[in-house]
Amino acid sequence: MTTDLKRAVGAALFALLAHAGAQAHGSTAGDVSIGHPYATPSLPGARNGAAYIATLENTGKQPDRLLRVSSPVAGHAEVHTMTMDGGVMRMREIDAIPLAPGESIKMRPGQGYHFMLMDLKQPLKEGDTFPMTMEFERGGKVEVKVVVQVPKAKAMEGDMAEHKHH
Ligand SMILES: [Cu+2]
Repeated sequence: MTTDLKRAVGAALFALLAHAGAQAHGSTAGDVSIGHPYATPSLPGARNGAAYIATLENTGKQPDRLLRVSSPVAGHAEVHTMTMDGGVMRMREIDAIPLAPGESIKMRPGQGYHFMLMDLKQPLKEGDTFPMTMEFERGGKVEVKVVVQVPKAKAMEGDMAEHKHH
């Protein structure tokens, strides 16, 4: 198989896994396509949760930036990134997620960008959905539907148990 084909098959397989038990869903904000917003179930008693966009893609010719997110299920929400710091995974809040023209970002537990839902007002239970508003510099505001699901793909495992904060 060509590299492109392998990548396409891999992406299709991931989409299948990510969508198992949930309807395929997504939204757009300007030229940004927001594919399958999801959150992992919160741990019992946990104050914070995490949400992700399976595929966030800028299909336009202008750069855009995701500036902030908010949701009624959380007191406030932050955009975080994870980086390796001397062999230790650390997360920190960032101002924005930049999206170059044509850029596609996959958000997965345990790596890179994620949204922290701070001070949860309710536990996030598998199968539930909740609204989340995303605000882009160019694309403006859009409300997306977030599906709470146990990650199925291997690459999505092992997040929340070690999701320690600062
Ligand atoms: Cu975080």
